[in-house]
Amino acid sequence: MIPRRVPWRVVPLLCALALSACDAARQASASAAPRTEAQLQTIARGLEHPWAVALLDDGSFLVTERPGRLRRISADGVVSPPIAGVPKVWAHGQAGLLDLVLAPDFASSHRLYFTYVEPAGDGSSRTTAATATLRGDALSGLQVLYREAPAMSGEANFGSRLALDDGHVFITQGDRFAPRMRAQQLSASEGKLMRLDVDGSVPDDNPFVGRKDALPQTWSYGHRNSQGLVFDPRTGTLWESEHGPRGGDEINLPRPGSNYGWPIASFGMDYATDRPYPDTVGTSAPGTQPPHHVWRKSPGLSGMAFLAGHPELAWNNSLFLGALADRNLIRLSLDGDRIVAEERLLGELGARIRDVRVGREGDVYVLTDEDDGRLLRLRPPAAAN
Ligand SMILES: [Ca+2]
Repeated sequence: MIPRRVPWRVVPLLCALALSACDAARQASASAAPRTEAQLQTIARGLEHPWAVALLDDGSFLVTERPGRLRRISADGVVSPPIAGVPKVWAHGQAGLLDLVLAPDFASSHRLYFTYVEPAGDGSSRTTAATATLRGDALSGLQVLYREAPAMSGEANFGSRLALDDGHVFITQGDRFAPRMRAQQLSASEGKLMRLDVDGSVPDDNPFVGRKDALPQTWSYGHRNSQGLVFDPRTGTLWESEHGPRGGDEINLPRPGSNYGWPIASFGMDYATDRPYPDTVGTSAPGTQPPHHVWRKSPGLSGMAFLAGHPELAWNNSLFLGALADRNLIRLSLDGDRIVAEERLLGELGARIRDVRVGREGDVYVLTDEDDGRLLRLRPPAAAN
């Protein structure tokens, strides 16, 4: 039997021992006494480098694994065999099956959106975004919405986060590491945030439509490797996070047509020399937008999620970010768009954190990026009265 108030570090160990321990912990946390501490529960483990988790209305989950598998996980942690119909992915380095988001009407349409890296021959590949419907244990009606063109070589910096608003899909396209200046070239795919209609067509009101020197899918540019993208549910503002090279991880609030600087403006350093890249003129440059927030030492920013609309929780009005290099979960306290405090959570796990999502009840769901990757639920403490 678990005592009523379990220190949150202890719960996953108990859960690893017996599912009944998890159930007891859940029941204890759901009881009338307000939670004074966060509580951590392991929902599932044995996932191979999971990259994205989507939360279904019935309490179950869909999870991508980077080698190219999509699985269901039931609310009580039973992991399904791979779902059929996932396209062939190029699984090398950082590449594979990556992000996943559900259509807002998923309950009726069964439609989902996902990204992957598609093989293109001779060791080259393309960041790709697609949509399909999920019925039973199979995807059908696969439609590719976006393909990086031309294909590029290299195993790093694919970007690949997705966000949906009412009628559009936003796709982060990483800079593919080199040549870096493609992020500044409007005719190149790399280093961009793309915006498409959900059927894959280009919206008429995209900022570069009609310009012969620009890809019309482009929403904003000068990005490096963006692996966090989410709409603020309070305001509808789009927030993006990206990896700097060595140093200079950023949060941006991408506006249409704006240049976010990479590689001409950066707080990061060349991995080889620990000095600014030759393309970098400084931490700012004319015509480029400064980051909304920057870390001089890179946490390794990945998935991102807001917790808002829950005044009963101590973490209301927070933005969570997975940290791969720092091996923890970042919680930023917000006052409007302003970041007023930073806290690090889950450092005791020692795990790279790849994705984070927030459920309707305000629970925080986290994926660890490991051979034996885990899906975790972190229940926030109650707000102080
Ligand atoms: Ca920047």
